Amino acid sequence: MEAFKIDKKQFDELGFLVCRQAASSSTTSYMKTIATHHLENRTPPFELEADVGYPGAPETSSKVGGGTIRRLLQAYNRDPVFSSWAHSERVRSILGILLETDAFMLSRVHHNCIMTKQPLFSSETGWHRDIRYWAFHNTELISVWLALGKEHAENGGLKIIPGSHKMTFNKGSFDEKDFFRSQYGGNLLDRTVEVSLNQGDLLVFHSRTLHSAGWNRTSSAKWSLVFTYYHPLNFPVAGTRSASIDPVIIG
Ligand SMILES: O=C(O)CCC(=O)C(=O)O
Repeated sequence: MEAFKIDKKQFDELGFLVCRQAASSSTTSYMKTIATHHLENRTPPFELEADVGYPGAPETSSKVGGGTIRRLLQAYNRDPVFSSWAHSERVRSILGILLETDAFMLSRVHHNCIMTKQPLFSSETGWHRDIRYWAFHNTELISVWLALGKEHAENGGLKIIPGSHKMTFNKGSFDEKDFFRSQYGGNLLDRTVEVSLNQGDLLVFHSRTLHSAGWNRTSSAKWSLVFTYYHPLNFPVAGTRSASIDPVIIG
């Protein structure tokens, strides 16, 4: 694997960065094989389209598409290929620079999953910040999103607003589910960047970066492995869901 330069200044400015070809095709193909197997066997724990509660998602698993798996949860424990990636030199070198530490924490509660959008059914994800459901002493959490195949606007790839992690919005700018009410954003959405990824590319983004994604309009499944990391001196708030499972120490 080639080394690449991580531009912390750019990450701090934009709230995300893309690292091309961060994982080998043999690793990502094997991950996809395992994920497909777990999806076909409905290996728990998983989250269904009916569970996400997003606008347009089916309300129950008996409604059309409701029983479709959207996230294979607890990816870290599903197979050593996922935990090895979580601890890999590649990930450690990127986060070492961005979090400015040699050791950090991986949340087992948040993300820690294989996100998928299946061709037969998938719903859209509105504009949001991942921190909406997380409770930490500070918001410096970073998600590392590894594309296991191609991702683009057609199959529900992510869209991002650069610099939005530094913006402050009124409480009223978010709805009761903490989705951004885009009508309050003025022309903010004009800044949208559609992130196109190839297999093995990484999207690294801040927990306050506004992002959204469409549904999968192609005939193939989309697969991504996502882990979220934070500094060891940041802590989940006691008694919250964020503190409900001990993190993995990386380093
Ligand atoms: O893949 C998607 O639709 C978006 C996923 C996402 O943004 C999330 O789970 O926070």
